[in-house]
Amino acid sequence: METVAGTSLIDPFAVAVDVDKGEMPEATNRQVRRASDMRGYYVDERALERLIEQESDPLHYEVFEVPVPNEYGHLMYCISKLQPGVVGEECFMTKGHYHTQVNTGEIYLCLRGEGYMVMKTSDGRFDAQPMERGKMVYVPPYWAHRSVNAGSEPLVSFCVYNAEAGHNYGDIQTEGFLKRVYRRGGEVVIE
Ligand code: PAN
Ligand code: ZN
Repeated sequence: METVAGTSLIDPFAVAVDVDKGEMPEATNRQVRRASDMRGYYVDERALERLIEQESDPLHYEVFEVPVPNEYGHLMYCISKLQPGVVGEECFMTKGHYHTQVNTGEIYLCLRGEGYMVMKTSDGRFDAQPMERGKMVYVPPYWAHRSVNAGSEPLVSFCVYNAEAGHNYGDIQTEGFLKRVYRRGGEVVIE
């Protein structure tokens, strides 16, 4: 058969997802972010340093993947698992990114936990969509995105996006997401 240049033909496959644990046991890529990887991301830098010291640099979030070719037409997918907690008053969150190919979107299906998908465009639009088990959040092209855990158990999502999308962490780190998610006296506040 003929294939299209730039899109590899591979064999179909299936991968187990432990929906309750929020893990992909056969993952060949497991990206781990610890509290120390989050320096520069939270408002209360001293609270982050205390967390790193007092809890021996705890696990912050993990991404489980069985990669496919980074090519047009393929779909990358992963499990994203974000631990619960606060840094000062700010809820644990992922770094967040634009896609390098900025005109590519993403689907997040929340499997466990509670939180928000916080999103922003480079021209200053802001949005935050609640996440809970069974909620699908559509991240349109052009929107930087970060998940935030506002609950007391891990926030787990299954994500699907264009395999050639790539991740641009630098721009949104410079810009900031405009708003942050805090837990204050039992209330979740986005400001
Ligand atoms: C997700 C994220 C994952 C970790 O798979 O990569 O939740 O967040 P950061 O990449 O911001 O550290 C995704 O959006 N992929 O495109
Ligand atoms: Zn993404």
